[in-house]
Amino acid sequence: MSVLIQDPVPRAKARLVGRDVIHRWEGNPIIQLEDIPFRCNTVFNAAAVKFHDQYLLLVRVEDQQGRSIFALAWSEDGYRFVVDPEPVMTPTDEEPFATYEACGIEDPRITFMDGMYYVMYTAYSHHGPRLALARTDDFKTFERIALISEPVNKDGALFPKKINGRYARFDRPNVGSTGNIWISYSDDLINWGASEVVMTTRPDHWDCARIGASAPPIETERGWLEIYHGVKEAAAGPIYRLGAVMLDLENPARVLGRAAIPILTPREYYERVGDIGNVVFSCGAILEEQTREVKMYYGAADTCICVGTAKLDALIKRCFEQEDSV
Ligand code: BMA
Repeated sequence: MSVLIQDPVPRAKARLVGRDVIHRWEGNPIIQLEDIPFRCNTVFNAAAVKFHDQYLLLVRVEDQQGRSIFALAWSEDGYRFVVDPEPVMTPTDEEPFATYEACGIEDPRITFMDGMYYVMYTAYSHHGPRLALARTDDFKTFERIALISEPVNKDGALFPKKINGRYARFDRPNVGSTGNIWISYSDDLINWGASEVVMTTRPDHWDCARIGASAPPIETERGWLEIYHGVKEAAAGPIYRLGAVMLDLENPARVLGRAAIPILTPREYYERVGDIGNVVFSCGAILEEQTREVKMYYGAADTCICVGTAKLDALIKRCFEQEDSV
């Protein structure tokens, strides 16, 4: 018989061990398969934005054929969502996009800039994943702008303002089975270049195998706050966690501080068990300007969508903390 189970004090203490700076909403998951009004396999990573006083998620749903498509989910409070009856964006028949979206469209990130909502997503085909960009101002029709990277590239996230006169984005080109976060610049959102690496995987850390941008960067007085995902390969498969990094406002390729430990790690049942277990993966976060609280939306185990919150200042602080101080 376990002493721990009989004694409430050590159990209470145990709850504090390895706690995350992101606080999970008690009603998680917020969207599951049962909440999707049309037939599909699974639901996961969603972009998040505020639109006309509503919280809006652009949700990645895998259809029954196995391709990913996007659907919209609406909420008054950021916690209780209703999913539209039909998908809003599916792989197109129009070239040049059709060839590269044949296996689906994945992991959207929405950035609001100059009155327009930009959706950067992964176009997936037998040629490998590459980045594509679309835009909308009403979330009814989406105009595809361009395919903006070669394969193999994922995790594109557009900055919400120009940097030194140019548009900027993160992306994650793959090198074999590893990959780091890069930045590229553009004058027209179509042609991208001046690429440089921003940060790399860390040996012996939770983010040692691959890293990629998650939510689009959030501007703060200390720099660009980027929530990113890091992967560690374990014997039973990869473990996806979320981390935070602070980047220079004028030159986001300069890392000012990188949290030593994750801000969210799979612990709950719905994060550990699903199509791909041990995954927390974010594509969107909303900063509540008045309360300085961040609502972070994340896919859990590639099977449902969850929300967690953190004070912006706690996330900023975490970027500058080292292992032994947290
Ligand atoms: C990544 C992407 C994500 C997914 C994650 C975990 O490569 O495909 O959409 O959530 O893997 O499976």
